[in-house]
Amino acid sequence: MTNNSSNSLVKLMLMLLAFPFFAQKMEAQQLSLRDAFQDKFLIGTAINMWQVRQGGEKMHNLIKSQYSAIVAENCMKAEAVQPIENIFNFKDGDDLVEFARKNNQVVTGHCLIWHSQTPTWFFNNDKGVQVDRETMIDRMRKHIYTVVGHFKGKVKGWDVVNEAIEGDGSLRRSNFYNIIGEDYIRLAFQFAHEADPDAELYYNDYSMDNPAKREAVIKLIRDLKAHGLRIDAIGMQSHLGLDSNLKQYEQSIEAYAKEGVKVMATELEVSVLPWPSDQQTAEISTNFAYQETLNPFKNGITAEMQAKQDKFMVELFKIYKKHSKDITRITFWGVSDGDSWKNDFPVKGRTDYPLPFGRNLEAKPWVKKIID
Ligand code: 9MR
Repeated sequence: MTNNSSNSLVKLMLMLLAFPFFAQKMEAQQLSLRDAFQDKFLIGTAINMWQVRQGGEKMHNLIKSQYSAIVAENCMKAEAVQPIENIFNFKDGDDLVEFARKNNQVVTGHCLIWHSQTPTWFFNNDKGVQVDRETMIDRMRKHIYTVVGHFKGKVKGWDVVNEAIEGDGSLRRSNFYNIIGEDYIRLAFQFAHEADPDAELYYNDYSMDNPAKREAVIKLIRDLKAHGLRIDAIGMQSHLGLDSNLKQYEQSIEAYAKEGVKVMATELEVSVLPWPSDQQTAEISTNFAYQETLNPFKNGITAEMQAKQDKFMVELFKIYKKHSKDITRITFWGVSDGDSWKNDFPVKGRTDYPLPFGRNLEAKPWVKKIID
């Protein structure tokens, strides 16, 4: 054998040996939601402070490589940023914003006005008696001005009002509604815009496929616009299950877009567990007792159920792709199955598989499918 031909043989053997390594690397590089959807919409995840501070390299790499947008799962809510009147705490929010900045990710502020996770001082005086309308408006203004002002230029947009509409389309009788009246929604949007005229402003809610809620949201968009107020997009939380009605879900995307606002899926996950009643909701106070039959995959999801979820996700992303000119962001509510709130909602202590990445941060089969 000549020198030349033995050199070529060595080269060939080296290439063959290295192939699996490069193939794996290429696949890992290809498997990025962030890259796959960069021309269509932002793709995001909700993160908590444990993930920011202790998540570790593997989780951080995954968040960085897969997502172009971040939302705080809890640390920008009223009880976190203003636990006591006039005592503001931005440490967690600042760390989260810095984490996103380093990863070149867009941050959404979640959320300014919500009936849940708002401390009771907000609604009462120091004797525990409910405050009057003027005091409540002042508190709301101060909260929104301070929080939005603090994150000005760092947060692209805010979920200004969260979950203000009931399933029948009526306005939720929250403390904000009861004390101020229905114009609390307009006031919240007005204050948010005054605090940061460049920030996008969103209305965010669950069960947005429900036609009664859809109509009420449309009424709300029209009302805000009629009062000269800014509203950029509707956040469809999208806490879905395998039996969610994708036809009606798509109709809502179309209906909101028709009103001249953008649409976002803001808290997407798809549960594979049975819902214990006939009325699915993401209302946080919903709670059912644990039963073994409600927790069928505690030792692992079956191939059959995984295939069902794969099919559902492919259908869902076909809808997102079809409407991508109206959609600005798709955000999953959590990074991995192990961190999902769905393991405890609406039944405590179950094992759910609702997110793109499993408990060992492995991608679900459908992640590759939607990327392809
Ligand atoms: O995922 C959040 C969970 O960690 C909190 O315990 C819970 C408390 O209310 O809020 C969860 O996030 C909610 C979001 O802020 C608004 N829409 C419903 C989400 C799930 O409850």
